[in-house]
Amino acid sequence: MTSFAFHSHGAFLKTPPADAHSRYAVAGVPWDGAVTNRPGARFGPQAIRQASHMLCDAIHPFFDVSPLNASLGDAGDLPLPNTNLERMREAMAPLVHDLIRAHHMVWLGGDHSITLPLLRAYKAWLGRPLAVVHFDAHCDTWTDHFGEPSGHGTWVYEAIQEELVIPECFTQIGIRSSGERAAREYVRDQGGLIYTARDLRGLESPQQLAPMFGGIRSRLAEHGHPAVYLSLDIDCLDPAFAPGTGTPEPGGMTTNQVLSVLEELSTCPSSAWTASRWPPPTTMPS
Ligand SMILES: [Mn+2]
Repeated sequence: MTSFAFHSHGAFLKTPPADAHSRYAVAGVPWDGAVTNRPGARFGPQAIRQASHMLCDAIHPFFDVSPLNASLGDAGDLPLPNTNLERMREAMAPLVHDLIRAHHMVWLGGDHSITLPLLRAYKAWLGRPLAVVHFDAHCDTWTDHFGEPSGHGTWVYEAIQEELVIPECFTQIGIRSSGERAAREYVRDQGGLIYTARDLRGLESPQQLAPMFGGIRSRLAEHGHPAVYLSLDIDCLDPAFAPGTGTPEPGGMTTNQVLSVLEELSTCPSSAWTASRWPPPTTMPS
């Protein structure tokens, strides 16, 4: 498979390549073939790795630990074709199969169409559906992608239809885009939780957000603490904080809000954490 120019050249936090001893690993999925507006998320893994080099020893100022002391490796960018969604997903499957059995993974996107094949792989491996915490401006519950069966805005609908996830343990945070009620409320209609950006206005501290954490925690407990898949679309943030994303929506979350949620969820009892990101391009399109 060709190594494209947009593939990463540095490692996340300058860690060594992932090997059999790496408990944790990051891998890039530099695909943006399903975006509906600004392309550029293919540069996401490269941009995240480059930005990570500024973190030096990466000791977290709150948790006082560093991923560099936690057996972290970088598995590079997945070598994928870049013109056909189905062929890309077919090529992803065996690579993801091997990586999730070898490491606790963090996936660097890439547009959100990469999440469906990741959830399929985790469900197949775990043998049971997952819980999901989904940060996004968009509900991603549309039943088609502008006439095509799948895209970056359909994965939540598809994951619930395919029973890859437990609907009651599916939580959406930061939702605010326009859309018909059936799509906006789909997750709640299936039994899940939605905390819109409007619901969260002015709530920034862990204390203020406690009712939301309580809601998520009780759902996980009621379902026997399933593995939790964390998916963070960078457009959950207000464009004031992340202007370069593909489909910016005003009225979004603050950086402090997202940090509060991530810090609090890190203490959630669960059997696995994974993350998928859909980062902005490194520069604003003009
Ligand atoms: Mn989005």
